[in-house]
Amino acid sequence: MFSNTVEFKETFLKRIEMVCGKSFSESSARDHYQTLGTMISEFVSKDWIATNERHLAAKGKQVYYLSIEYLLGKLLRQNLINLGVEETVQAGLKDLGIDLGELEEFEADAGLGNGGLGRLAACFLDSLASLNLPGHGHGIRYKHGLFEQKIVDGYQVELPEQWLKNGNVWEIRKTDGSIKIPFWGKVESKTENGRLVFNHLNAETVTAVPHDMPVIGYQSKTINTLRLWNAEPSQFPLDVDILKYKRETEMISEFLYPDDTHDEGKILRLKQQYFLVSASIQSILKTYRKQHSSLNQLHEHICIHINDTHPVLAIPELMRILLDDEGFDWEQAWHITKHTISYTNHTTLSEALEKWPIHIFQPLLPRIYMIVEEINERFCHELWEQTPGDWERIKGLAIIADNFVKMAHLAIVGSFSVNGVAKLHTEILKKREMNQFYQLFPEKFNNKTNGIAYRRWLLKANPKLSSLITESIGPAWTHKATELSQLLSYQKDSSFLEQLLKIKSENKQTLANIIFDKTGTAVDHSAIFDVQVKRLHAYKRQLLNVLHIMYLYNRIKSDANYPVVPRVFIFGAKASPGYYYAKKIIKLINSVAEKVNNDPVIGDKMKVIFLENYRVSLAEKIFPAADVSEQISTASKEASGTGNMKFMINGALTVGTLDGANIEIRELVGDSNIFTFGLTAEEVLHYYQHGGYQSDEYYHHDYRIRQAVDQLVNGFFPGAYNEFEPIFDSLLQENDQYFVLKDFASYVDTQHSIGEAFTDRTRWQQMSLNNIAQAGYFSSDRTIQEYADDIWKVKPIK
Ligand code: 26V
Repeated sequence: MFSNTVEFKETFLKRIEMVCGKSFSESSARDHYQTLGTMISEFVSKDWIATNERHLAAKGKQVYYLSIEYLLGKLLRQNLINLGVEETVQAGLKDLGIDLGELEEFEADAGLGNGGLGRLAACFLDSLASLNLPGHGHGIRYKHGLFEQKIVDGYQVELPEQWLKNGNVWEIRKTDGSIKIPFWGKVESKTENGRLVFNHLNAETVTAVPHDMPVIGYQSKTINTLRLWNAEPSQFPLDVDILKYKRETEMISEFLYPDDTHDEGKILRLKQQYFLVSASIQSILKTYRKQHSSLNQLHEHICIHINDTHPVLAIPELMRILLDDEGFDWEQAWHITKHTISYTNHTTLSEALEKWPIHIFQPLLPRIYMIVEEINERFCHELWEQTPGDWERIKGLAIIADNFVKMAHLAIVGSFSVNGVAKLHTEILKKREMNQFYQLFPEKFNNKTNGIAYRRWLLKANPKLSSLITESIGPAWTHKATELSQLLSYQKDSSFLEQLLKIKSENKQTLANIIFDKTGTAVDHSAIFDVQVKRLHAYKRQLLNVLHIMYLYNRIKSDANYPVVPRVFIFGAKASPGYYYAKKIIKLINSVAEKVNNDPVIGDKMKVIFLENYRVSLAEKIFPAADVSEQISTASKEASGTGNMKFMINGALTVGTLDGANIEIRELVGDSNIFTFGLTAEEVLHYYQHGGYQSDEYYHHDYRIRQAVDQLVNGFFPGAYNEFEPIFDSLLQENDQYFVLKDFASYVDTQHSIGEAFTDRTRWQQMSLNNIAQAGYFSSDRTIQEYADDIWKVKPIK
C-alpha cells in the first residue's frame, strides 16, 4: 500500500477524498485522523486475513482469552510502531504540514476496564500477537467505558465516557457472526429415545453482534483478533413491551461496571457475564466445528482462559453445549470442560470475591443454574466420600452454600489450572485463602507473575529514553526485554548517566506543562516528582501518602529552615462512584493541595497535584516523568500491581511495602536500589488472625501522627469541618484496618532517606539505571510465554 514517504503521501491524499468526501484543503485534523486510521486498517487487512487462515489450517492448539475488561488506551501510534511505519508516516504527514501527535488527540482512549485487571488483558493481547501465538480476546463492546472523572471544588464528579461518539476506526462489525443468547424462561425436561432432553422455553433472547479489532504484533506479521460483543434486540414478540425489551437488551453492553464497589446482586452485571461467555463459547465452537468433526478432543485443541471469575460461567455454558446440543454424557462433558478451562485469580480481598444469590441466578439462567447445581452436587458427593460427615469442610468448599453461588469455587473445580499473579499472591492463595482447595488439587495451582507491554510503556511512552537505549545497546531489546540488562555496563559512564538525567528532566518539564495546563499550578521540574497513580482504594493507602505530606507541611511550618529536598507529590485516581470513603480521600488530597500550594512559607519546597481523569493516555505522560513510584499497599493486599513495573522501566525508584510484585522488583534490583518499609505480609496476616494492634497507641505516642490526624477534624481545613470525620474514624474508631498509623513512622523515615539519596545525583542516576536494566523480566512477553508453555501448551504459528 505504501513503502516510503512519497507513496504514503499519495495514498493519504487520495484516501482523504474517499473517506471524508473532501479535498485536502477543506479537510480538518479530525478528518486526517480518520483517514490515517482507515489507511492503517486497510494496510493490515491482508495480514489479518492471512493470520485467520493460518489459524484455521493449523493443527496446533489455540487459546481464547475471556475478559470482562480490556483497557486498551489509544491504538494509533502503537499500531504504527508495531507495523514498523511510524517514521514513514510521521515524515509524510510532516511534509503535508500535519503533526502526528496532534492527530492522536482525536483518538479516544478505549477505556473498557477499571484498572490493573483490564490493562493486563490489553498487555497480554499485545504479547500474544508479538510472539506469533494463536491467542484471541473476547470481551464486551461497552458503549461507555469507565466514567470520566472531573474534579469540582475538590470533589470527584462522574460523567459518562463516550469513546464511540465519533465511531471506532479499528473495528469491523461482523453481523454474520451474530449469536443468540437466551435469558429467563423455563426449562422443561423430557425423555426422548431413552435420553433426558432439556428445552429452554419462553426465553427472552438477545443478539450478540461481534465487532472485531485487529491486534497487531510487534514486527510480527501476526494480526490476532479482539472480538467485542455488542448486545442488540433479536426478537420483537407481540406480547412484550417492545421499547422496554429494546432498552433492556441494549443496556447489557451499555456500561462498564465501575468495579471496586459492592455490586453484589446487580442483575445486569450477571447478564453481562453470561452474555460475554455464551456469545464467546458459541462463536469459538462455530470456528472449531469448521476444523473438527466432533468436540471429543476439544481440550486437546483449544484452551479457554478466564480472566478472574467474571467469565466463570464459561464452565456451565460449555457443559450445556456438550450435554444438550452435542449429546455427550456427563462424565465425558465434564472431562472435556475441566481440561479446556484455565483460570487466573487477581485478588484475595474477600469483599471482591464474587458470589451470586440463587434468587437472582436461577430465574435469569435456569438451565445454567441446573448445571451448576449438578456440578456442586457431584463435587460435594466426592468430598463426602473423602471425609464422610465432615459438614464443615464440605460447606467451606461447596460451590453453592448459604443461598449463594461462589464463583471462585466454581472456577477452581471446573478448570485444570489456577494461577496467582505474583509469587507472594500465589503463596497466599495456596497457604491461606484457597488452602482447602490447594490441598485437594495441588497440581492445579501455579504462579504467573504479571508483566507489562513494555513497548507501549517505554518504546512508545518514552521515545527519548528509548532512543538512548537503542543508541547504546542496539535495538534487540525491543524484541527481547531482558536485553535491557546490557545497560548495567553503563553504571560508571558519567556521560550516559548525564543523558539519563537530561531525558528525565525533559520528561518532567513536559509533565509540568500538562500540570500547569490542567491545574494552573506551576511546578519546578528539578524537584522530586513523587507519584502515586492507581485506583483509589483504602488498601492502596493513598492516605498514608497524604498523612506524610501533612506531616512535612507541619514540620516546615514549625521551622521554616527545616531542610527539605523540594518535592512535587502527584496523584491520579478514580474512586468507584459508590465508594464513599475513597471519595473522601480524593477530597482530602485536594484540600491538602489547596493548603500547601498556596502557602508562601512552603513555596516551592512542596507542591501537591491531583491530576483528574487518570487513564492510559495520561499514564503514558506520567510514568516517564516520575522519580519516585509509590507502591505502598498494606502488605498482602495488592495481588501484584503493574504500575510498579511501568515506573521501574522508566527509571523511577520504588518506595514500597513488601507486597505483590514489589517483592520481585526488590529481588531483581537488590536492596540498595529500592526503598522498602512497613509490616510484612506475614505480620499483617498475623495481626488479622490474632489481634494485638491498637491504632490509638500510635496516635497517642507519636506527635507527628496526632497533629496530622487531628487536623482532619479540628478546622485546619477551612470550610471542611465535618468532611473528614469518616477518615478520622477509620483510623481510630475502626482501629485502622490497613495499618496506616502502624507503618507511618517507617514510611516517614524511608521518605527522608529518599530525599537524601536524591541529592546525590550520580548515585540516584545509577540506581535509576539499575531499575531500567532489570525491568526486562516484567515484560508481558515473558508472562505470556510462561502461560503458553506451562498452562495453555500453545506454540507460535508463523
Ligand atoms: C474488586 C473489588 C470489588 C469489590 C470491592 C473491593 C474490590 C477490590 C478490588 C477489586 C479488583 C479485583 C480484581 C483486580 O483488578 N485485581 C488486580 O489485578 C491486577 C492484575 O493482575 C493486579 O496487578 C492488582 O494487584 C489487582 O488488584
